Amino acid sequence: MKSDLKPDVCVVGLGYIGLPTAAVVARAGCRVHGVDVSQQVVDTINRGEIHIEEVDLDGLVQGVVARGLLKASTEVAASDVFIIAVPTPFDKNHAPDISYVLAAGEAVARALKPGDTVILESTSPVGTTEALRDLIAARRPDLKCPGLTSETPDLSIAYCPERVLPGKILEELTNNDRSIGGITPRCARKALAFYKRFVRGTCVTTDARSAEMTKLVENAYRDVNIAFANELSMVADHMGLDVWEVIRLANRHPRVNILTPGPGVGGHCIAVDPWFIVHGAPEQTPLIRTARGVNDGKIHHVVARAEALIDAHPQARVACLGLAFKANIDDFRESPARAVAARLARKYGARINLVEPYASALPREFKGTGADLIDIDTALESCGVLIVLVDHDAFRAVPLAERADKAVYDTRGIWLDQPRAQPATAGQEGLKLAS
Ligand code: SAJ
Repeated sequence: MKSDLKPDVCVVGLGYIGLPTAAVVARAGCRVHGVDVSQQVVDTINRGEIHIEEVDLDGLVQGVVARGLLKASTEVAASDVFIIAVPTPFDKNHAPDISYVLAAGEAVARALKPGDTVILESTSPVGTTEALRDLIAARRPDLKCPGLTSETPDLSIAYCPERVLPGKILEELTNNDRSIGGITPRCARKALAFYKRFVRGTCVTTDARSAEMTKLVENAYRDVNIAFANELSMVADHMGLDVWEVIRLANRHPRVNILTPGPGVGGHCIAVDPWFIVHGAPEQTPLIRTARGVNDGKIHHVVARAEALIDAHPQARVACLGLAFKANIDDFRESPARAVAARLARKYGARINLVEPYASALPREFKGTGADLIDIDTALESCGVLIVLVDHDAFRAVPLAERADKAVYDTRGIWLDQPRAQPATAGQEGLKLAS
């Protein structure tokens, strides 16, 4: 431990969570040693630059690197606190893959000394922190591990998930409440003392397994509620109703808060984490599993409706607005908007144009389709059909006067003033009054 009581910190994994965390911890005055398997990422950070897009992160990293508080390397170094923030993907059967966590644990184990704290932040299936503790115990029999000794352990091991929103990471890393899950209460207290150095939100201590499940539950809750909104939008289409009007009215109920329909659920979090619960309790999770199916299936509904609109305007050029997985960020990972646009580009070729303010080039799947990347002004000048797939502010800002004559399919409800096509007759069929 440093003489001035600020611990040296090693952050393993410098991605969307690890790098902002390393920078915020460094800003709190700790010396941070960042570790990543990519030499290119390491070199980028050591130049004071960043390899990901996040509001204000570039300035913060540049500052802490210049002050010598953040250095990056491909190797773990001796520290007082070790944070593991590596990916936890799932395989084709939706089974969680914690191999990156265990690999990080192997590297950290070699660097540990008595008094150190190990914190897992990666979203993980319940029981992963104990598996990490067991790995460390096996590699370092010289160290007394928490939960395995009746004496005072040499190490503290905890699970402390993040809950930051891409685009607001630096703000939420500081202000959000945080779950601090210790292998033992003593571990939780050690981790709590560390997080209080830079977290202004309330840090709530618990056990590691509860903290692991809390993270999964937060995202599964959101996925189930997005699925409800998406199913509602498909019902409304079937019945010829305006889903945005129904949601607007229903949400005026004091205890109703229906989320926003879209083309599906993207990103590496909400679409992934619920599967960790399903994998842990396959017989007890029909709702969570079904919600995943509704959200993944929404894309087919959107493609069918878009095709119907495009076919109804055979002479019109088409603009798909948005490829990112959500509004106002440049992250295209697992994006339903990107998948819809690619399906349309493969079918309609050069009639399709893509508008994505956060992209400088089209993703590889559009190669050879004939589709072009254009800006919103060109789209408004040249395209008669607009398909809104992402609720970027730049699209929201288009006034009615510039789109009143367009044929629009708005999957995100950003243009509620858009004149609606005559409701389909399906609404009347829905009644099927007894004869
Ligand atoms: N979406 C909808 N309708 C909505 C809300 C979201 O279609 O009403 C879609 C978005 O367009 C996007 C996807 O769902 O494609 C996920 O977006 P998001 O804003 O719900 O979440 P993420 O993935 O950016 O961040 C989530 C957050 N979790 C919760 O809100 C419970 C964040 O706090 C987590 O830290 C993050 O997952 C994570 O890393 O786990």
